[in-house]
Amino acid sequence: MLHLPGHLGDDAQNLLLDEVVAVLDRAPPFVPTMPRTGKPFSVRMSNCGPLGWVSDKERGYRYQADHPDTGEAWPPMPRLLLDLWAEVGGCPAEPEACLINIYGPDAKMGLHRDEDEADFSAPVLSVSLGDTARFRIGGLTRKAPTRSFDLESGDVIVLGGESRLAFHGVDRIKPRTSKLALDRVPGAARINLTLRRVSAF
Ligand code: MD3
Ligand code: FE
Repeated sequence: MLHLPGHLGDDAQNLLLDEVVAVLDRAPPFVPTMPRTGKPFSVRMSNCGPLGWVSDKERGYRYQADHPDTGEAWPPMPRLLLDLWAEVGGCPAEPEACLINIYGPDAKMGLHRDEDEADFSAPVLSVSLGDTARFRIGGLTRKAPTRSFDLESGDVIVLGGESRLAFHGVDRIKPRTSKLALDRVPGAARINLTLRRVSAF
């Protein structure tokens, strides 16, 4: 795992936020639900790029080319994100999915593994915007010891190699810790973008 604190400066964060707002205008946030139980996530989501991650009670976790509510194709991946992937991803193939996680002040994400992709050789790249998150990462089993650290606005992390299949989650959001104005995204305290390769290359 590579943590690049403050990789994006204030100007880059604001440009990226503009792009996110434009994506959300076309692909509004949806509330994913858990497979089988239908329990709603506390995080709202959207996507850009050819594929998007979605989940619902009936069909579970998956990637698909269209928005689960509108049926429209996801908006294209902004140039800025393709450039960031090329700069720090260390992967010859382009990312296919950018999941946009929108956290309110009380949202969290339980410990899980990202394993819905067909190919784990590509890294996952994450960009944090807005309030600081207390992030937890462990090992390859749920029982392995975990360690926690903060993800701040502008931080980038690259999960490759061993870390690609590590259990991880977000314990809490630290309210009012960022000066980035997220007020154009209703209810958002923090936005995390994860760029992924889904299919083999
Ligand atoms: C470690 N998102 O969308 S980003 C997710 O802050 C997700 O929204 C969190 O976990 C968030 O699946 C964490 C950092 C991250 C992303 C992918 C990983 C850490 C990871 C994949 C493997 C190991
Ligand atoms: Fe994850």
